[in-house]
Amino acid sequence: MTISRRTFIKASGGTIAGLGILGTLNYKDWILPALAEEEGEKVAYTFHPPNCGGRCSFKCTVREGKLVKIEPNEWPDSVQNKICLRGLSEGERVYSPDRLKTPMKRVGERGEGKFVPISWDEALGTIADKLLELTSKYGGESIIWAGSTGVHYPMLLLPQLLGSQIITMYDIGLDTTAAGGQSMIMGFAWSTTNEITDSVNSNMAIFWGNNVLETSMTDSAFFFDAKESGTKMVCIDPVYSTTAAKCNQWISLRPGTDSALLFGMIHLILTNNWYDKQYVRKNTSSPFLIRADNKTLLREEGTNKFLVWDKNSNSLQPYDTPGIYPELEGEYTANGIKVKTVLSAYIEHVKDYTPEWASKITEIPEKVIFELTKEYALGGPANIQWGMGGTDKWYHSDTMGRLATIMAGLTGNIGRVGGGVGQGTQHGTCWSMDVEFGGWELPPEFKAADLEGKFFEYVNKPNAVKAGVFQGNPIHQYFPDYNKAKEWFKGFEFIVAVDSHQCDTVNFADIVLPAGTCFESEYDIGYLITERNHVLLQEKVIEPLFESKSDFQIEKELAELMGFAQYMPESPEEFVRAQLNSPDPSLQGITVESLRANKCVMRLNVPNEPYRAFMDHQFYTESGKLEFYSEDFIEEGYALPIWEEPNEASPSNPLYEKYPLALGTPHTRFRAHSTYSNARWLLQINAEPLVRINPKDAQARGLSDKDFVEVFNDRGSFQCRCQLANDMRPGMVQISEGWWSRYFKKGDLQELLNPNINPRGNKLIFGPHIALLDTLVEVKRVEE
Ligand SMILES: Nc1nc2c(c(=O)[nH]1)N[C@H]1C(S)=C(S)[C@@H](COP(=O)(O)OP(=O)(O)OC[C@H]3O[C@@H](n4cnc5c(=O)[nH]c(N)nc54)[C@H](O)[C@@H]3O)O[C@H]1N2
Ligand SMILES: Nc1nc2c(c(=O)[nH]1)N[C@H]1C(S)=C(S)[C@@H](COP(=O)(O)OP(=O)(O)OC[C@H]3O[C@@H](n4cnc5c(=O)[nH]c(N)nc54)[C@H](O)[C@@H]3O)O[C@H]1N2
Ligand code: SF4
Ligand SMILES: [Mo]
Repeated sequence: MTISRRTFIKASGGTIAGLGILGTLNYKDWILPALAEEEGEKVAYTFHPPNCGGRCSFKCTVREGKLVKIEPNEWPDSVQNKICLRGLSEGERVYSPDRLKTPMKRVGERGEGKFVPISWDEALGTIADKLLELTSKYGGESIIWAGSTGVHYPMLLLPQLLGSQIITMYDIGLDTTAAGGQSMIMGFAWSTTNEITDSVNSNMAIFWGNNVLETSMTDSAFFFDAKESGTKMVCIDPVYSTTAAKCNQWISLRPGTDSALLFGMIHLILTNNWYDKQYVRKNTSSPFLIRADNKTLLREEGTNKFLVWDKNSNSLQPYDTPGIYPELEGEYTANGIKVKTVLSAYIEHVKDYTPEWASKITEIPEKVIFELTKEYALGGPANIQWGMGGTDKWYHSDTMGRLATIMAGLTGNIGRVGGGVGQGTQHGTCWSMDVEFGGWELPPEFKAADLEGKFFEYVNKPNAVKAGVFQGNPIHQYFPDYNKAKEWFKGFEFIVAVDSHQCDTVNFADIVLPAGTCFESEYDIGYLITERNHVLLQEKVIEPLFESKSDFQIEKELAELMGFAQYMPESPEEFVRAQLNSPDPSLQGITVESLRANKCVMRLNVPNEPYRAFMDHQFYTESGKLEFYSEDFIEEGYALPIWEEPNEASPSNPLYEKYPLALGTPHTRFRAHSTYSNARWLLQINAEPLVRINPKDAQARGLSDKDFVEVFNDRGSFQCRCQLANDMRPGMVQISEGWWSRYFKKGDLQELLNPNINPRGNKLIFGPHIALLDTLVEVKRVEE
């Protein structure tokens, strides 16, 4: 084969063909080298769905039916034209010899991963019969349908038609966000902060347990815009993360102690009068009155309105009475009941949470706490963007969310240009979050069954579940104490797995169905998504490979076999048209036709400026104010948040003597969770799981770099090599989440994770979450 220089140059530059030809990689079986350029070439546009939060739009080149090149598509604003190493390596993953090629049925033990090929007729016939049988025997609720977060077409219609339970991503995290949002919103708590594109208007932007440069790579440009504009970028992270390395200041702390830092900061703000009195009086529940007798807020009889002490009339008045001047501080007697303002209660409450105390708990020097607080409070606008990994996955994560929100409220940083506080990974705050797509209507008699709590709790609670249909890898990714979870799944009567690759969940299946990747479809049009203030559409890039079928087609054919054909859309296009058939003004003029005429990416009809939450200071709470005091949690002694040591990963835990290291499992740029675990191009630069440990901790255990080790606790263990890393904080180890079990010599990191659940979470919008970081382990050298 000869390659002309012209073809070579044309094909390289980050393209799949280029990478294939250039170096050590040799995937001759799928790369079509040096074709006669444009001859027979087709271009198709699609978006990339893995749950990295990016959802980049791709321009794909297809030659002779093969995907040969993936490039960033042109968005209306070129700053969005992006692609990362994962996107670029898709070509290899799509054509990987590892692909699931045919339907299969289990021949070994459940979990063993031994299968034999069967026909689609046999596979779908078996599934349809079994699901109908289980539904009539035990009811629809006996079947759970769970999809991974990056699945671009989650099957949602058939489970409703069967009355099954549908499990969603809200099962994993979000307590920080829910608890923070609780002060602002009595419902869905996304988009409580300002879009990252607004950080150029901040004087300070704090990335708090949020490795944005790795976990929201498509926002990197906005991060650097802000930094270059002079915004002081601060990272609060026990580890010198990618983001910490690019910030102006890195503040390291003992893992799980963020709330103690916030208590210290709030103490300083309140005792030094660094708070914005005017803002606080007008926009927060600070002047509301807490009753000494039962801890509820004082309300007006009849109207049930919150009462405040009006300075003008020296009397109690409903908080929304025009012309009043509510006192922020004070204790009063109202109809014989002692009351005190919420702000006074806070001032008293944080008295002992001094910076000195906070410094002891967090191990941050007191001076650093003082300076950070002063700058945050007085040098605003300041923005806090917490993550969904670092601060959200602790037993007491809710406290961090509530305190950060209160601190932002005290300093007038909510509803302010350059301000904001909230979930800041994955471009989770933007105009797109408010879009209301139309939906595919099913007759009202078809409804999913109510969930029986949280998916990860099912393992330990009586429940109705006998069978599961899984798209992607939820068995592996959604459970702490994985050994226990595996036992639960082994007891199932029936499991179906749908995936393009043999991830760990597939190994548990009775029937495996090979799914097409996001590039493959039987139909010209795929699915729709809104991201980064745009609407993106998928076109078919290539036909389904091997014997695979798209998730849509699988759901449709199963529905037909079960007698539900009339309720299903004919094609993804029909589904997409129903979604776009919405009165939402931001979708005006956006149709399948206009999208296709615009390379499948169009900006929503939304303002050009960054999304900024609560600019009108109208909060969706009972009072319409930012609520600092939570009556919902009086019973738990948590109406005012309190400091609690981590549930497991704390030196005060007796277990600490045996297991003195906190285990972190951050997200990595080399994968989207478990997707790309087996992507060979990425494995060339990220070859194996490594547990990262500070040299001091390594030395204490007699470990050298690349030694083979076992990481263990009472719940389980895994074996891999260790990496001595100065960026790791002593007292903790980290390994990136998402490695499939097969990459460990023994065990799996999911086995070690803490399954304890904070019951308080049941009162939050998304329910409780997994405390995966609240985990203690020990490390020892073992023979390889
Ligand atoms: N490339 C890539 N991007 C992703 C994903 C992916 O898998 N790959 N997943 C996406 C998803 S679904 C999510 S939820 C997000 C998660 O996004 P992030 O919230 O950024 O998640 P992590 O990387 O888990 O954690 C962020 C940082 O928190 C630090 N940390 C650990 N413990 C603590 C602590 O106690 N306090 C503080 N302050 N920091 C701590 C970690 O060292 C880490 O650097 O990423 C999204 N983006
Ligand atoms: N230890 C630890 N565990 C964690 C986390 C952590 O920080 N630490 N983070 C948690 C978080 S925040 C999240 S969001 C979850 C994410 O975990 P998941 O939501 O499970 O995400 P992935 O692991 O990316 O799952 C992707 C799987 O779906 C398959 N897939 C991709 N596209 C399609 C498709 O179109 N159709 C079908 N049928 N299959 C497809 C892929 O091949 C892959 O096997 O992980 C959680 N688990
Ligand atoms: S993996 Fe995420 S950031 Fe990378 S190309 Fe795909 S959508 Fe974009
Ligand atoms: Mo997540």
